[in-house]
Amino acid sequence: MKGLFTALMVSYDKDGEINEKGLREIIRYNLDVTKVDGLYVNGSTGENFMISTEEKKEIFRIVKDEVKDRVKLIAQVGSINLKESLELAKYATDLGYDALSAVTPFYYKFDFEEIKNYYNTIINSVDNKMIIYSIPFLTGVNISIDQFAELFENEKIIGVKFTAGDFYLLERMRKTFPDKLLYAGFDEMLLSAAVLGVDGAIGSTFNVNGQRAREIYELANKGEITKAREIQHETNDFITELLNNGLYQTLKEILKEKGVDAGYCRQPMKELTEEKVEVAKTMAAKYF
Ligand code: HMN
Repeated sequence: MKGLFTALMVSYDKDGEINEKGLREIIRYNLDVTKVDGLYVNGSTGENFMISTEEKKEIFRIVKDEVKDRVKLIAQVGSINLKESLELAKYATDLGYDALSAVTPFYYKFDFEEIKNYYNTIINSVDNKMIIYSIPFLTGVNISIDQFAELFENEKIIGVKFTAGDFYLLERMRKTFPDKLLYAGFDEMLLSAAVLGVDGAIGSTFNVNGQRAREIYELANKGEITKAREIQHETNDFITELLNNGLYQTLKEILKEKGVDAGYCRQPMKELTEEKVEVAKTMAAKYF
């Protein structure tokens, strides 16, 4: 389960329906062109928190059908509707997903006991493994090192997707949990996380920029920091433009420039203006 995982984009048509043909093209692009080690399905990048349970299942099914066993698959099943999480955990496990992941429950101020119960309930309901999805800047949920230790008492909880810039905590986690899987979640900080010894990374930008991410990660692991830093600089020039122009919409527009039917984002996310589409096209030509 180590390595680089793309947080998979999903192609939606103008009416917000899943475009299966487009989704399959995005998957193939990730397998054949960006060449990642695995896919993280129904995360933030898949616009997961704006779609129905049935749509989540359909995406899990299409991805597994297209990938078969070519790369590892992680199914993000987290939801503040725990019954939905349980249903999705079973569905993805039955399909053969290699691991599950669940975002920390958000919106309500759940206390740690509730969060711990959520993870144990989900993962104890199936024969699978759990990767905690920690993304405090979107959920408002911060988990301390002692709390991670408590969660990891359950051996089925095998790792964390760490989408945060707290490198002190990441370093403490690496030292304290040498056998747990730590994945970097911010692509713009991949080099710093790799230097600290993460086991891999999960990123939205890998949908198009997976090859640069691979170079950064491998150079860092070989100790070739100067070269890795140059590629991180180039990557971050790209990511800065991406964030300024509209993250997911621009990634989709770049994929379209590469001949992939990446479609539109699901409302309430808005469409790019014509001007921003032009910016995306220029970025595609400049970086890919
Ligand atoms: C997911 O759940 O789809 C991803 O794992 C999320 C991933 O950590 C991305 N975070 C968000 O999109 C919020 C990053 O790849 C991020 O998009 C990138 O670093 C640019 O900031």
